[in-house]
Amino acid sequence: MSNRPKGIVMRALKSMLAVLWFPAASAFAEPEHPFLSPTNIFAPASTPAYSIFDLSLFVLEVTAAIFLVVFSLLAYVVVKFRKKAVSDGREPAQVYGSTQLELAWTVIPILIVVTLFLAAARVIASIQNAARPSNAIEVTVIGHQFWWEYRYPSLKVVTANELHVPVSDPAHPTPTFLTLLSADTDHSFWVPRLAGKTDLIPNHPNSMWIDPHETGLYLGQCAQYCGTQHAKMLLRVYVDSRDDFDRWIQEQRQPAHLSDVASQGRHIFEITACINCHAVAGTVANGRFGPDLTHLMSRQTIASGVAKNTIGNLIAWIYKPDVFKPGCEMPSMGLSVQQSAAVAAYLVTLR
Ligand code: HEC
Ligand SMILES: [Cu+2]
Repeated sequence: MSNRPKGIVMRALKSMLAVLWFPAASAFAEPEHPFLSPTNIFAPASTPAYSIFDLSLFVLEVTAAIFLVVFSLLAYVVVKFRKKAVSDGREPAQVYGSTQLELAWTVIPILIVVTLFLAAARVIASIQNAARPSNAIEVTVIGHQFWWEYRYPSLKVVTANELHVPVSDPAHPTPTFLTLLSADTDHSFWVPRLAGKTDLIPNHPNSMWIDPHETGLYLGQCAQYCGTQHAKMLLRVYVDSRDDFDRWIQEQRQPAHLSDVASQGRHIFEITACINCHAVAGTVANGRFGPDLTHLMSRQTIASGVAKNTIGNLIAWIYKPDVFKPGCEMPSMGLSVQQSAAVAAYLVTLR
């Protein structure tokens, strides 16, 4: 019984730490620093994230100053006016009402609140009103239960779950502007090191932009509860050098590289409802309900970052998607393990 409060404190501390460290999102990250979360809000790498970081430091400073003043006064009063060992029997002076004091504790907090409001309004405006240079990359992000669709309308690329953008040199910015849409319910796009959180609302396009200053993999997570597998709707943003990005775009624009190696698996895929939900450019598969599979093997993970993209995981996924994501929108198609393996053998040729 005596250690119960300690348990509660430990739990509170742990849940506070979890805010800085999403274990799910970091599952496949190789962080440069083992103790730093890849979703660390204090490690900005793109202009909007820097602005938000500066603002949060400013708010922390102001609130820390308030804390110090209030706490010091409190400590002073507690010590100074504590009950004396030897009382002289008199009551301390009783004070009723003080216009000066009341004015002070009304006006000072109002000034603080106005300052914080103006600081936040300035950052919001500077991010929202940023000019869109003509060389900006345009991506339409569509949130689905429980995965991400990425379309590059002017580059004619459609992909899923792993967003590629070019690095943006602050001297010659090449930002990426995202238009956020939803196919079903509310989702939220949040990659803390790149920008603030922005919701994807059905029938209400939102927008945001990022200009990552360093290449690498940036992680995040759908940040608006959207259904049973919301927690497994992870975000992966690959920031490539300009050359790598251009090469990636070129490869993604190609139709599927088809070969006869896995013709049996391809046949099963094409006579099963897979093709009503998935597209493989250049074949009969033109479904749009699920992720585009044309270049499936160019992705490191499947099912929005939940599992590594290996043939073993593909077989397990096709056989029974619920193994990875119980309640997800892809049904088990009732294929045998052998049939699932044949289909997976076809999918791994989709490079
Ligand atoms: C009713 C529509 C539907 C059918 C039918 C369907 N899928 Fe899916 N599939 C989905 C959805 C939705 C997802 C995304 C699930 C998620 O991540 O939450 C998905 C994900 C996948 C993925 C992972 C793709 C990625 O990049 O993450 C593969 C591979 C896949 N399906 C293969 C198949 C195969 C093979 C079949 C046929 C045996 C099939 N699917 C049948 C809807 C469907
Ligand atoms: Cu979501």
